[in-house]
Amino acid sequence: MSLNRTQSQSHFQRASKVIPGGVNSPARAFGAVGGEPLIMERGEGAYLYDIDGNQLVDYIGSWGPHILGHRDPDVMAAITDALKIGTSFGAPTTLETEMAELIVEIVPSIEKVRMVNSGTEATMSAVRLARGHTGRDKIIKFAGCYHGHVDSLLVQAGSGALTLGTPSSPGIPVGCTQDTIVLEYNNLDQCREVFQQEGQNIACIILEPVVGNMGCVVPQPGFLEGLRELCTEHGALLIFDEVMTGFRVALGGAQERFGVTPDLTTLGKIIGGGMPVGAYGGKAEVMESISPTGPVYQAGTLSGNPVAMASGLAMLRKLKATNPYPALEEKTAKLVAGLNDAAEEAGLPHSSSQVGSMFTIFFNPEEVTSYTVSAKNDTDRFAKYFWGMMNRGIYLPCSQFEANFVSAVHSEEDIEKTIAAAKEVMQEIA
Ligand code: KE4
Repeated sequence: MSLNRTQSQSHFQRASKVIPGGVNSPARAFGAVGGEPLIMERGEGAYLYDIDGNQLVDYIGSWGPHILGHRDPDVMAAITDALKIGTSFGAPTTLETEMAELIVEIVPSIEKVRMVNSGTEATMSAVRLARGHTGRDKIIKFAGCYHGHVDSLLVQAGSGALTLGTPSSPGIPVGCTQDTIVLEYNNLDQCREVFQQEGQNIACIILEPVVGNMGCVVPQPGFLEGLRELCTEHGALLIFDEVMTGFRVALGGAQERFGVTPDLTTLGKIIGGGMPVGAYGGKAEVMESISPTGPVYQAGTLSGNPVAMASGLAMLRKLKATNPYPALEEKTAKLVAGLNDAAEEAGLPHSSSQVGSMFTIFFNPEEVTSYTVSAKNDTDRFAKYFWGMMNRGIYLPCSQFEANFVSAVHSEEDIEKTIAAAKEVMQEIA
C-alpha cells in the first residue's frame, strides 16, 4: 500500500532548483525519514490535500497553529474582513490594542506585550530584553529545547537542528554562544549548582515549559517550580518559551496548567491563526525596558499588522468562547492509548508522552525526560513508522524529535482510522 506521489516528486525536483533543499524550512525536509516532502494543495479541517489528490489526516497542523483545524470559518472570515481595510500601515491600529488586551487578560504573567512576526523574533527579543534589563550576559538554555534560529540559542537545539543531527550550526561566531550555558532538561540539581557558581552573572533561564522539540517531553514534578525559585533568589529572569504550548496545553498555556509564573513569556503559532505572528510579554516593569520606553532596542516593519491581528484575535476569541481543551485532552488521550496498544501488541519498545493535545510516541523503551534519553530514540524504526502511516493517509511530523498535534476538528473516525493504521504498521515494522 503506498500513496501516489508522482506530482509531488516531480514538483519537488523543480522546487529544489530554486529553493535550498526545496523547502522554506528544514523542519519540512524529509531528511530524517527519507523520500521527498509531499507538496500540499490545500487544507480543510483536520485534513491536508496534496497535489496528487491524496487526503491526509494532519497531525502537524502547520507545526502547531491549527488547533481549530485548517481554514476555521471564523478565522478565515476575520482575515477576509481585514483585507478590506488594507494589509499593513506601519502605524498603530486599534486591532493591536485589542490583541494586546486579550493576551494580557488570558496569560497570567503578562502585563504588557509586544507583537513581532515569528517565534524566533520573540525569543531573540526576550533574551535581549533579559540581558538589557538585568545588565547581565549569561543565559541558561536546556539541550534539546528549540527556541527558533537565534544565534545565541541555536546551541544543542531541538527540532530541525536535532533532526538533522546538527544541534549546533556553522555560521555562529563563538562570541555569540560563549555566554550560553546549556544544561540538562529536568535536572534541577545541575541548574542549582550553576547558579551557586554564576548566579550573579545570569540574566535568564529560557526553556520550553513543556518541550515539543525533543518530541513531547514533560517537566518532572518540581522542575518548573525549582527554576522559578532559583531565578527569584538570584535576580535572574525566568522566560517560558510558550510559542508551542501557549493556548495549546491550556488557554493560558503551560504557566496556567502548571501554576508557575515566569517573568517573560514568548508566544507564536496559535496566536497568529496561521498568519506570521509572534509576541513576547511579561511584567510591566520589565517590558518598560523595551524601546521606546526603555533602552533595549527591538523593532519590526510588519509587527502587529492588521491582517495578522485580525486572524489571531478571531482564533483567541474563539478558543476563549468555546473552551475546546477538555474535549481535546480526552480525544488525544484516546489516540495515545490506541497507539500505545498498537506498539504493545507488536512487541515494540516504546514510550509516550501527552500534554493536552500535543503528544509523541517514542521508539524508545525509556521515559524521555531529557535530550540524553531522546537521543537514544530508534530513528530508523520511526522512519518506517512514518512512511507506513503516510501510505495509509496519516500525516505525522517527519521527525521523532517533534510533537504531534490534535485539533478540535479531528473526528472520532479520524482517531479510529489512525489507531487502525498504527496497528497494521507496528506489526509490519516489528
Ligand atoms: P518560528 O520562528 O519558527 O515561528 O518559531 C520558533 C520556535 C520557538 N520556540 C518554540 C518552542 C518552537 O517550537 C519554535 C518553532 N517550532 C518549529 C517546530 N518544532 C517550527 C517548524 C519549523 O521550524 O519549520
